[in-house]
Amino acid sequence: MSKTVYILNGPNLNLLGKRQPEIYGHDTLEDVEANCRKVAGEFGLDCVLMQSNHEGQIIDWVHEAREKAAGIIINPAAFTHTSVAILDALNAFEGAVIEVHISNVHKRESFRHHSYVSLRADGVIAGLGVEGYALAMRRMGSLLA
Ligand code: DHK
Repeated sequence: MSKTVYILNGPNLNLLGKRQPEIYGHDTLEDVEANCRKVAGEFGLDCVLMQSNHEGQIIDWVHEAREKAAGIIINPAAFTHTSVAILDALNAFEGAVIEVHISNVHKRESFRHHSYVSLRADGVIAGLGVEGYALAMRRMGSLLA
């Protein structure tokens, strides 16, 4: 059975492609999913992309991943900078974790420079646009081989 990677997305990313395209680009989450699925296929992986504007829902998906996924690619969006609860959930997940930010958070406001999730992530990608997700999936391919 092929290994599954969860691709979890936090608040406002449902508007990807429409929201501040000068920062986040014109691609949608559907485009992200299609690109990730292509890369996952190259490595014999399966993937499921999910998005929620609610912190508890993201935590529930991380808990679900304990049983159903070998890796998590996560863009927690604004929760990156605020959520000890998502960090705690990820600390209870034993697989690989890669944190993705579409924008270069370090070039932006100082409140975006700190990430709770980075304390758990095995790797962090920032500022590579939506391509960051596909690159994270490629890395998952190596980590989960
Ligand atoms: C997305 C968001 O919505 C912001 O709150 C983060 C992140 C950055 C991104 O670059 O993907 O600060």
